[in-house]
Amino acid sequence: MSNIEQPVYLEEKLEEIYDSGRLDYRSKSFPTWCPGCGYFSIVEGMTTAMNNLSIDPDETVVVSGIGCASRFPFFVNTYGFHTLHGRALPVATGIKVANEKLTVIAVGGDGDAFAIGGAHIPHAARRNVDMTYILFDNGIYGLTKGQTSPTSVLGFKTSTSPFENHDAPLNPLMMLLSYGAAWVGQAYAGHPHHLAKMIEQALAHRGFSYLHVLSPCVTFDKTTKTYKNLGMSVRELPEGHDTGDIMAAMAQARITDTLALGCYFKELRPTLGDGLSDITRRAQGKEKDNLRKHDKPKKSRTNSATKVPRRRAAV
Ligand SMILES: Cc1ncc(C[n+]2csc(CCOP(=O)(O)OP(=O)(O)O)c2C)c(N)n1
Ligand code: SF4
Ligand SMILES: [Mg+2]
Repeated sequence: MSNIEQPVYLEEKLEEIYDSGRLDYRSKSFPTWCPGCGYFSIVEGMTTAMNNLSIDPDETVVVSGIGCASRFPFFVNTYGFHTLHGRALPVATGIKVANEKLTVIAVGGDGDAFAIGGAHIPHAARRNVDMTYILFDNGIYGLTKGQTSPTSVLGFKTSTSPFENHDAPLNPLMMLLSYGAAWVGQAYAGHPHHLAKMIEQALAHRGFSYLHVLSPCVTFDKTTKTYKNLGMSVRELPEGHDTGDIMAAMAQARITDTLALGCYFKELRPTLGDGLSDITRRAQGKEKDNLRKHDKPKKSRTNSATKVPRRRAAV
């Protein structure tokens, strides 16, 4: 039966949304993004995923940098930290280290993450900080009115590239895979149900999970990463893709004329928190050993043959 024969009534839909409980995860602030911005899908995806996983909003912190994407913490009903441009990851790492029980989610745009904040990503990934990093990639600086970003495509005309962009874009998925991120996936704002599932998987993963979300900036990009263009270029990962095979993940990430959606790679390995607990335990043990050692009466390490005569010692 086609959709036309099955109308969706607004009241029924609203009731379904209220009953689902996911509105509990929305804050009272309405998003200030431009109508049609892909970021709305990410809020919906996040609230759906948190609701499905029964994540306690009082035990959750969403951390962002600066940019349109970084307005995100205002729109979810959790603790939030709108930090400085590019600095979401070190702040999020500090929060997680201070309180391992918290669910920590960092968010940001392509400029925030890969330009000013680029040097923080490898370290959060290699240390396997148990957090989720959601990257909103519109291939442009949206907040500052449409300059090129590190993921802008070649040939893109913007306010900073009136004669077209000549800088090759970064490949964020390749970067994250080689940095050692323990979970790497990609989603598209134009496929909101799949996006919600991917956020759920990323949140459920223990370790550093990185979700790259392709998201059109409808105001400043009318030609490259539009719904029409992205809609035509996204694809599924090949059937039987092995998420434990880093080389298979990289092979998929290298194909950039079409963009595969799904989980590219995942592995379980000790997190930063595990490492710190181990260090703390061992340091405490060593401290006790030392105390015991110091409590013992000291034995003289000299013998009669090596004993320094009193008189010489006094010189
Ligand atoms: C230290 C510093 N440098 C530059 C800026 C200006 N600035 C604010 S947002 C932004 C880029 C945002 O782009 P992106 O992270 O892609 O987010 P979007 O707006 O596209 O969501 C820049 C350069 C700033 N706020 N602080
Ligand atoms: S400027 Fe672009 S990224 Fe920012 S809210 Fe508007 S559409 Fe979204
Ligand atoms: Mg951007």
